[in-house]
Amino acid sequence: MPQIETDGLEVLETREWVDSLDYVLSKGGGPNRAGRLLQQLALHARREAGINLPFSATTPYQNTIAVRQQPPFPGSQEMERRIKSLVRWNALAMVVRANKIQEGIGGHISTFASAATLYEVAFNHFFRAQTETGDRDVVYFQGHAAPGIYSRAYLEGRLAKEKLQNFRRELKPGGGLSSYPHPWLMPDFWEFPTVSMGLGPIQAIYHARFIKYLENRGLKQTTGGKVWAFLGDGEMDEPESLGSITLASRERLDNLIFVVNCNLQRLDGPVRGNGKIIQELEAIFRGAGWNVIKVIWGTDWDNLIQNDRDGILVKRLGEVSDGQYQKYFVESGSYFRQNLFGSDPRLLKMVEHLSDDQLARMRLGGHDPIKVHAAYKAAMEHTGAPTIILAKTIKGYGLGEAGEGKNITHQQKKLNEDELQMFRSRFGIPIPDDELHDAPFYRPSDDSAEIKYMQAQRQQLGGYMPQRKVRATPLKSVPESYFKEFDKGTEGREVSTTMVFVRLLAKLLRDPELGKLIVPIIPDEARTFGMEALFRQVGIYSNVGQLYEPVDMDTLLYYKEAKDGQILEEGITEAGSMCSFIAAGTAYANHGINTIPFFIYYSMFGFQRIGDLIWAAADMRCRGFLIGGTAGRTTLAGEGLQHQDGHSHVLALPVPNLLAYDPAFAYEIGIIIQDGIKRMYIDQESIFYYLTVTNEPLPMPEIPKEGNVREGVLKGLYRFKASQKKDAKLRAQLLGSGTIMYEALKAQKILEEKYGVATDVWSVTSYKELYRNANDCERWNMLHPSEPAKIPYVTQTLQGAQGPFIAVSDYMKVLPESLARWVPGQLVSLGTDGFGRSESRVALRDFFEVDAKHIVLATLGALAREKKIATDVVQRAIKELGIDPEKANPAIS
Ligand SMILES: Cc1ncc(C[n+]2csc(CCOP(=O)(O)OP(=O)(O)O)c2C)c(N)n1
Ligand SMILES: [Mg+2]
Repeated sequence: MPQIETDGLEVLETREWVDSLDYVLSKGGGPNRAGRLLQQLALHARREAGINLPFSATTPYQNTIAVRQQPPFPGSQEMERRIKSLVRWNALAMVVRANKIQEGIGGHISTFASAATLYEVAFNHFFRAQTETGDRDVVYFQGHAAPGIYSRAYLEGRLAKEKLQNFRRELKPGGGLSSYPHPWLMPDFWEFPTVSMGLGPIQAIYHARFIKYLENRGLKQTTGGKVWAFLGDGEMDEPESLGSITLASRERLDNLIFVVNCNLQRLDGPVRGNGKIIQELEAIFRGAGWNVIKVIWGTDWDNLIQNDRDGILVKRLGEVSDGQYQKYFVESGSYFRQNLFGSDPRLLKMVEHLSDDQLARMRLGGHDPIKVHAAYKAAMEHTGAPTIILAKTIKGYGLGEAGEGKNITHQQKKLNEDELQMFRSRFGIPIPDDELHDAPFYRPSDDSAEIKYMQAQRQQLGGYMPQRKVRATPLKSVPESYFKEFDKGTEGREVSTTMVFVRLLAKLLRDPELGKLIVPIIPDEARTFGMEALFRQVGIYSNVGQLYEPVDMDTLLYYKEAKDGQILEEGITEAGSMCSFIAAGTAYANHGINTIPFFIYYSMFGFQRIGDLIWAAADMRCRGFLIGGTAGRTTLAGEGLQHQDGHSHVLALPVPNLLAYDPAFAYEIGIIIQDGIKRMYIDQESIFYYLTVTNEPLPMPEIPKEGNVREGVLKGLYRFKASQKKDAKLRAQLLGSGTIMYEALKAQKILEEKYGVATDVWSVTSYKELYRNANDCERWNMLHPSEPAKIPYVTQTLQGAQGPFIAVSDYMKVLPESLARWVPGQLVSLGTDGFGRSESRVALRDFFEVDAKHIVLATLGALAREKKIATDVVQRAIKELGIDPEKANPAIS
C-alpha cells in the first residue's frame, strides 16, 4: 500500500502524474501503453537514482478488472436473478426437508447460498457441455455445494422431485441423492468426487495438464475446453490445494480456471479472522505465475472506488481484517458506517449520500453477476497461464437471522417458519405462508419464462452439466503374444519381477494399437525400477519439448524430453502422479479415450501416503494399474524402516473395486495384466489394479503344466509345486506369495529331506481376492439357508490337501489369517509385522521369521500340535535350524 500524502504540494504533484497517466490511458495507447510506461519509469528510477520499488506480492484490495474493462452482460439480469432465486429455494428446501423428516441427516445450505451467483453465471454463460470444436469443459463442483447443483438439475427437469425428497436417503425405494458428488453412486451425474477437501484442486491441475498431454500426443484432436474448479477458501489450507500450483503455471495451463469462493469462513469460524484470505491467496498465486482476478466489490461500490482519487478508501478497505468484515455482514448499516468509514472524516464524507440501509446492502463482487461475468470472460480469454478468481461473498447469503455471515452458518440445516418466510419473501418465491411449514419444492411449469430461459441457455452451451458419460468405445482385443513369452520363464536367469513388469510394459508400448494408449507415470523413480530405457524409447512428456542439450546425449538411453513424449515423469510427487493416474484412468469417460495408466512408485509411498486419492480414484471408476515397486518388508535391502513396506496389501483391502495382487513369478504378472486390460478396457468393468513387484533377482520358472493355473492366478490361489513323495506319512501345505515364495520352496526341500514331511507349495497371488470371494459365498449362504451352500474358492481349491497349512508372505500376518475360517485345516501365518530395519535380505527374513528355517519350524510346530510328531522333534529342530528362541519379537521391537 502506498503512503497517503498529506502535504499539499505533494498531493498536487501526484495529481499531475496521475492525470498524465489517465491521459495516456484514455487518449494514448490504452492500458498496454500505460503499463509499458510505468515499467520504463521504474527502470529509469532504478538506473538513475538506485530507487528499488519495494516488492509487492499483492495488489490493492479492489477488483482486478476496472469498471471500464467490464464487458456488457450478455443475458437478462432480471431473468437470471429469478432463476437463481428458484435454485436457492429448492437447494435450501432439500436440506431443510431432509432434516425435518429425519433429524441429523445433515446437508449444507450456507455454502451454496454464498456461491449461487458464481455457479449461475457459469451455468447460463460459460460451462460448455460441448464446444464448437466438439470439445467440452469439465467442472469440479465444490462437494458440499451439491444441494445447489441438484436443485438446478431439478429445475432443468433432469431430477425428479422424489429424488430431491430423498436427498441423503440413497437407500430409499426408487433411490435418492448422494450427499456429495460420488460418481460411484451417481454414475450418470457426477464426474468428480470433491468433498475430501484439497483433492479437487490438485486433480483439476493434473487433469488440465493431462488434456494438454493428450493434445500434444495427438490423442485428442480438439482444443478449447476448460477445466473449472470451484473451491472453498478454507479448503485452500489443504496442502494438496496449493502443493502443485507451480506445475500449472510451468505448464502454461491456460485451460485451467480456479474459482475460490472467498466467503471468509470455513466450518468453525473465519478462515483468516486476523488477516485477509483474498490477499494471501493473491500473493501465493501471483508468485506462482498465475493470472489472478480479484472480484471483491460489486457494482454498488463502483462510484465510491472511482471517486477515491487519492486511494484513501481502498487503503482503508485493505486495512480491515476478514474477521471484522464478517462482523459488518451481520451488523447494521450504522455500525458499518462508523466502524469502517468512521476512521477518517474524508471517508465519512464519501458515503454521506448513502443511507444506513443502502450501506448495509452494498453488494460484494461474488454476488454481482456483472462482476462475476467479467471475471469469467477474462479468465476464458487469458492465454499462457492458469487463472484463479478470488470472489468475495457472504457465507449463508440470504439466510438473514438464520445464519447469514454467522459462525454457525456452515452447520445450519433447520429454519423455523419465520426464517423460511423471510427467505421466501427475499427471493420472491410464490409459496403462500400456510404452505411454508414443510418447505415444499417449487418448480414453475415447463413453459414458464424462467424454465424456458434456463433451458435455452443450456442448449446454447451444448447440454446439461454435470453429466457423466462413458465416451470411449471399448477396446476390441488385447494382443496375446506380448504375454506369452513370460510363460516360458527365464531358464535359470535371475530377474526381478520389476524387470519383468518393465519388459512387459516396453513391449506393450510397441504395439501399434495399444502402445499409444499406455501412460507410464513415474515419480522420479525410473532408475530405481530400471526403467530408464523407456526415456529414449518413448520420451518424457514436456510441453515445450527439450530446450537444452541433455548431459547424457551421447549415451544410448539419454534423458529425452519431447512434446509428444509418453512418460509422465512427475518428479517427487506421489500425489501429483496419482492425479495423473486418475486423469488417465478416467479419460475413457471424460474424454472418450482409453488411456491405460501404469503408475509405478515405491510401494511404501502409495496407500499410506496418498490413500485418500486412491479412494477418490475408486469412487471415480478409474481404471489402470498401480504398481507398488520395491514392495515387501524384506525385499528391499538396506533401506530400512521408512522404505520397507509390509502392509500395503492390508491397506488395499478397504478399496472395494481394487484388485490387489502380490505375484511371485513372471507368468503371473503377464496373466494378471492381460486379464486386467481385458476386464477394464474390453469388458468395461469399473475396477482397477494394484500389483506389487520387487527388486530381488530370482530365476523365473515356467508356468506349471498341470491344473488351471491361469484361473488360479486370477482368483488368487493355485498349486505351484506338488510334492513328489506320494507315500509320505507326514504332510503339510505351504502357501507362499511374492518373493517369499522362494523361501517356501526352500522350506519344502528342507522339510522333505530332513524331516520327512512332504509338502505342496501353493502360490497365493491375492489374499484380497480369496477373502472377497469367501465372504461373498458366506453371505449368500446366510441369505439362502435352504439352498446348497456355495463353497469359497479357497476352500474348494485346498479341499483334499492334507493340512496343516503354513502361509508366508512379506506382508502382515493378518492377510493369511483373514482366510483362517475357510482353510480346511489348521492355518499358521508367518508375516512381517513390525518396523523394518536397514539390513540384508537374509538378515531381514531371519529377523521377521519368514525365511525357510522359520517356515520349517512353523510347519513342525503345527504338526506337533496335531500330534503327528513329538514336541522333541520341534525342540531339536530349533537347535538344528540355528534359531534363537529368545530373540526379540519383530512385531514390537
Ligand atoms: C479433508 C477434509 N477435511 C474436513 C472436511 C470437513 N469439512 C467439510 S466442509 C468444511 C469447511 C469448508 O470451508 P470452505 O472450504 O471455506 O468452504 P465453504 O463452505 O465456506 O464454501 C469442512 C472442514 C472435509 N470435507 N474434507
Ligand atoms: Mg469458506
